[in-house]
Amino acid sequence: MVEEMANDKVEKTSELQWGLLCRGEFSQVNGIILQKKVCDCWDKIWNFQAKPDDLLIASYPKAGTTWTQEIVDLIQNDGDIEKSRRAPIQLRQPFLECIKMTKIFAGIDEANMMPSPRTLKTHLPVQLLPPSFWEENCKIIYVARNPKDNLVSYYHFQRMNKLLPDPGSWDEYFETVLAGNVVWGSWFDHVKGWWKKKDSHPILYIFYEDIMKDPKCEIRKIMEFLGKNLKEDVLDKIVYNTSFDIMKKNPMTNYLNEITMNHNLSPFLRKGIIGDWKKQFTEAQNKQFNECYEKNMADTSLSFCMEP
Ligand code: PPS
Repeated sequence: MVEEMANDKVEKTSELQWGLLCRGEFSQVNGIILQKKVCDCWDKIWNFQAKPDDLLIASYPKAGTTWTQEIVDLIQNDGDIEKSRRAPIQLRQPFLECIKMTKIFAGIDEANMMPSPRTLKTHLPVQLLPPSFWEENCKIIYVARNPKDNLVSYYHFQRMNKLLPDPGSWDEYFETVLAGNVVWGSWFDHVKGWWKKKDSHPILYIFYEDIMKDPKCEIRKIMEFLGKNLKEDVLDKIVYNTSFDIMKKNPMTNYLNEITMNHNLSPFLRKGIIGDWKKQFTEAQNKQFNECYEKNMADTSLSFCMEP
């Protein structure tokens, strides 16, 4: 009850502040749209010095990054919930290509100051990842989500997050996506680029839909990749504490304090399901997207499950 009242207060305050914020500005690095602040500091990001024991969680935006981040943090802390609630997820695991915007968001400067071992987050396409991650042979977990749900989630996120461009109507956004004019670039290039890279680098490539269908199995995969060995009851505890309902209520994972986000427009943990796209895509859009998917995925062994 007290938590609910506190959350309510945070929402009202942030809604007022949100109304005063302007949408961010954007530019490009090697043809990839990124926030202008990030492009202006690109040398700093490109020259980031990774360390051999860094763990990187990489993804296209809205693919299940936060979910994976929380699973990883709980595994690293042997399922200890109190330890994982030490700070909001965006402070525990700095966002590599983030030039600090708000007090509760850690970016590249915080990553540089953080003691090892560090866990970092990125949405960069594989070709823009700072070379030191490859040189130091860092472990990377890449999480991918089927494009239709991924893009619907991204659309609602752009509506509620002033750090990103206003997406306009869904129909307008759909065209923007097909033209590849989205921040962090085309979904197709992103998932395919990272998929290819896993043949020559320690990358655990996982899928949102698999975590949804068998969370314990995917959590075990992550645990093994991290070189940990947790008991069954600890794994069960991690499954429970990273379920959608628990994470949505958890102030350390729900981004409720983030003033650039207006949760009344769309919550950060919005629906968390497979197949929500069926409510958003028109029949014509679905047909058009399927054609685009076939064309763009013809040169990869990668495939996605889009059905619940
Ligand atoms: S971000 O901003 O790029 O880091 O966003 P990201 O965390 O990648 O993606 C947010 C979407 O993931 C859903 N989510 C979950 N789904 C199921 N279970 C759990 N525990 C969970 N945690 C986050 C979240 O609801 C967003 O998807 P949509 O479809 O919008 O609900």
